[in-house]
Amino acid sequence: ELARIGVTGLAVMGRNLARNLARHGHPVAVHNRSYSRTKELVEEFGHEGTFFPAETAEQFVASLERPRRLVIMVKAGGPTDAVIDEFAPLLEPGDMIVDGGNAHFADTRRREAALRERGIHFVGAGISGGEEGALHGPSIMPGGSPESYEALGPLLEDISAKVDGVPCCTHVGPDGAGHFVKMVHNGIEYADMQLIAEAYDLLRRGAGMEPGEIAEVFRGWNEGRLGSYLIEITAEVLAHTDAATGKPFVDVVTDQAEQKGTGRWTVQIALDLGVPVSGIAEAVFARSLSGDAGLRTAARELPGPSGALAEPAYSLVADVEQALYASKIVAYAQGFNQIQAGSAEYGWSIDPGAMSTIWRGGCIIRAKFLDRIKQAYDAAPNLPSLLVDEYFLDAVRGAQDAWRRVVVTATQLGIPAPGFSSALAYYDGLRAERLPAALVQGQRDFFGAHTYRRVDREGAFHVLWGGDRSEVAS
Ligand code: NBP
Repeated sequence: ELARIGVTGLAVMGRNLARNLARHGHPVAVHNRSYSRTKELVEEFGHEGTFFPAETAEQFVASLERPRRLVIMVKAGGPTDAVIDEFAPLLEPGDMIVDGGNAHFADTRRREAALRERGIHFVGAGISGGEEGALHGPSIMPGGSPESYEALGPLLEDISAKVDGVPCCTHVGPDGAGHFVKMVHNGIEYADMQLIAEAYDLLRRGAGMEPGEIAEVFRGWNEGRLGSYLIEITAEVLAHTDAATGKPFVDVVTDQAEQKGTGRWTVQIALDLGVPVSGIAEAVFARSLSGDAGLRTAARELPGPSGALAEPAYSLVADVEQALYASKIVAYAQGFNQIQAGSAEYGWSIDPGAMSTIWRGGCIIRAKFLDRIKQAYDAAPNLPSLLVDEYFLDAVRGAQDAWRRVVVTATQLGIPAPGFSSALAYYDGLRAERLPAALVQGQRDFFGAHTYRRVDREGAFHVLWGGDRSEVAS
C-alpha cells in the first residue's frame, strides 16, 4: 500500500495538516528534517489514520503513489528552496510539489518556472487558519497549473473548511496566484485588526469603558453585521484577566506589535502595482510606530489637545460600530482591487467572488461580511470597487455621518485612529468631483516641465513658466 499524499515539515502547521488528511481517510506519508518530529507525530496521533513515517527523503518519495503529491510545510524562504532541491531530483515528470508555507508569490513564480522545465507541477498554496485551521479545516488558496488542481483539488477541498457545504478551497489561478491572494488576505487581516484595535482604543480612552465592558460590546457586535472570527477573539482577549496580577490581560501586555512580514509585502506590491491600499499600509505603519520604543520615549512630552475637551456628548458605542463597518468596507475594497490589479498584471484571471467564497470559513478574516462581497461580485464580476456595489453603498450611506463624528472625536481627544481616518480620506477622495491633483500637475509642470492635460482639449501642454507664461502644446 502507498500513501496518497505526503507532508514534509512537521512543525505545528505540517503536523496538523497531516493529521487532517489522515482523519479524512487519506493515507499520508510524513517526513521532517529531524526525524524526532516524525516519530512523535506517529506515536501521539498514529491512531487517527494511516501514516507512513519516513526517515529519509528517498523513503518518503518511495512511499507515495504516482503521480506523487508532496506537500512542503517548512519555514518560508531558504528552507523551502533547500527542501525543493532535496526532493526534486527524486521526482518524475507529472509529480506535484505543493508549497503550503507563506512564500512570497515572486519566489513561487520562480520555483514554478524552474520545476515546470523538469515536468514537475509546483503549486504555491496559501493556507490560512493557523494551527487550529490546519487541523480542523483551513482556507486553502492553491495556485499552479489547472492539471495539478485536477489531481490535488479533491484532496485539498476534502480537508478544507466548509461553509454551507461549500469548500473553502478553489483553484485561484496559475503559478503564484495562490500565494498572491494569501498575501492580500494577510494584508486585509492586518487592516481589520488595526480597525478593531482603534475601536477598542476609542471606547477605552474616549468613552472611558473598562476592557470587560468593551468585551461585552464586541460580543454584541459579533451577533450583527460585524460578526467575524476577529471580533469574536477580540472579545475573548478583552475579557481575559491576568492570573498573576488580577489586572485585565490587555493592560499587562507590552504595546509593541510585531509582524512577520506578509503585511509589509502586501504594501510593497501594492506600491509597485499603483493600488492605494491605505488601510493595510496604515496598519503596517501603526505596528512599526508601536514597535519603535526609542522614538516613542523621546516623543513622550509632545503636547496633546489643549484645554479641557468635553467628553463626547453622545454615546460613542453606536458611532464606533458604524465607523468600524464603513472602514472595514474600505479596507476590503482596497484589498480586492489589489487582487484585480495583480490578476491583470500577471494574467491570472482571478475570480474575486471565488476568493470571498473561500475566505468565508477556515481563515483568520472569516466573516459574515464575505457573503455580501460574494454577492457583489456575483452580480458584477468586474465591479470597479466594492464601495459602488448597492449593498455596500447603502451601508456607507447609513454609516458616514457617524464615521465622520468618530474621526472628529478621535482627533479632538488626541486618540490616533489612522485606520478610520485614512479610510474616510480614501472614501472622500474617490467621491470627489475635483481633486487637488490638478494643482499637483501644475507644480510638476512648473518645476520639471512634466506637462499636463486639459479638461477641454486633447493633447499634452506646458506653460513657459520661466518666460512669458504662454501655453505651448508639447
Ligand atoms: P516553521 O515556520 O516554524 O518551520 C519549522 C519547520 O521547518 C520544521 O519542520 C523545520 O524542520 C523545517 N525546516 C527549517 Br526551519 N529549515 C529547514 C531546512 N533547511 N530543511 C528542511 N526543513 C527545514 O513551521 P510552522 O509554524 O509550522 O509553519 C510552516 C509554514 O506555514 C511556514 O511557511 C509558515 O509561514 C506557514 N504558516 C504558518 C501559520 C501558523 O499559524 N504558524 C499559518 C499559516 C501559514 P526541523 O524540525 O528539522 O527544524
